[in-house]
Amino acid sequence: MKRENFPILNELVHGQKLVYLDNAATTQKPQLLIDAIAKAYSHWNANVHRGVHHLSQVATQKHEEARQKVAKLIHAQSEEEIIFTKGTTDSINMLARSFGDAMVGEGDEIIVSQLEHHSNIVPWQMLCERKKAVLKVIPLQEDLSLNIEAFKEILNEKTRLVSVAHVSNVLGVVNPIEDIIRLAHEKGVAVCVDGAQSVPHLAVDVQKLDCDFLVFSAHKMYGPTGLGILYGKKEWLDKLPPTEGGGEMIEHVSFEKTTYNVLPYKFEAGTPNYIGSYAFGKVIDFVQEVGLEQIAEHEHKLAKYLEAQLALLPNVRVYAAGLPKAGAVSFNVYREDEALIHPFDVGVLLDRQGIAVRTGHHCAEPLLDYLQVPGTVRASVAIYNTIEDIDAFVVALKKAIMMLQ
Ligand code: C6P
Repeated sequence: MKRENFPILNELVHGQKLVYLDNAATTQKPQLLIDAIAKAYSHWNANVHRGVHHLSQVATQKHEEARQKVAKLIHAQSEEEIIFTKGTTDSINMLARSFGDAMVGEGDEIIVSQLEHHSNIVPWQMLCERKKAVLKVIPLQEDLSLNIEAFKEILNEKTRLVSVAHVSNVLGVVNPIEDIIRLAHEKGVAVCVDGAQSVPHLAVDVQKLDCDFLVFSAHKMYGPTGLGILYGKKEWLDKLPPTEGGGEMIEHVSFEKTTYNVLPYKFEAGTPNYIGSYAFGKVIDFVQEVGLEQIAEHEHKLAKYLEAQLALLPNVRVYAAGLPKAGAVSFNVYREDEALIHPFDVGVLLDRQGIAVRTGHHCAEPLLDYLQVPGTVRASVAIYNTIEDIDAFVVALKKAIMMLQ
């Protein structure tokens, strides 16, 4: 995927060439996605699964083809296991509601980790409040890796579900998700993998991982906003209840009794984002043409170079330095007297030089509390970034540091 395929990268920001390093928040969109959306609305827009007329048939077919592409992307056993949602947050909320209603009772336990995004904390917290269940937290070790020994101790016969990020959105660290899944399964406990930051950067295979659920967002993988995925093993999805009622999710409705549709439609009430799914399917084709392994290798090289360059700068502290990473690097800058320079100040001075990074708590306040800082500066890469982007970023950062000392 070349820079030229992403028109927004030609924009000037404050009169400077844009260097976009905020890909963990959302990636930029290729021309093929923009064209797919325009083509869909121009040529075959109609509601899906509802009409016998031609346009509705075409729309339905394209929406379902996209589901097959997603299934193939993550190696699901069948497209019945792919539920379209609004995004990762929606997927986790849906799971917490459905799994929680069916499987969690008073005194039961749900396990998350210290480094989760708020989307993988708050829905479980709300579930625990509803059900008088208990939220347990896998702590971090000094190097900011997950403490697996502590995890083993927290796992017990009351644990109903473990929900952990594959890749931390703040630190970029790849968590030992295979170990977590194996240990949980040894105790008969289901695992949800938050793949928001892994599916775009690594080749994720749900069958190899053997996770029970996987959630991610299309917009972090060059796809449209407002579209996400909830993957669940068929045996789970068959027994879990729907969380939203409405059109599409039903088989028959009467005032006496409603019966539900088959998978995956049981979980998809209302008109789905079929234009988004179609366009995402086109992006998946493109990503697979480039090759997920090649993407991972390219981004790994960039992130490693970025981390090495930051390590050369005095007064810059990189978090989780040396741990395996995918896509993102977080750091803070300190004055000579060791006082923290607020990450917003660094972010603003980078922005004035055309460099887009994210600063703040990255929707992971418990992690930032643990790090005892109000926020970090996070640079995150994607397929279109280059070594020159990283060099431009480092030059701009040096200037910012000089101005802030
Ligand atoms: N993280 C970031 O800048 P949504 O917003 O629903 O697409 O994704 C939520 C989410 C869940 N889990 C992880 C690990 C994530 O990184 C995110 C989104 C963005 O880090 C926006 S806050």
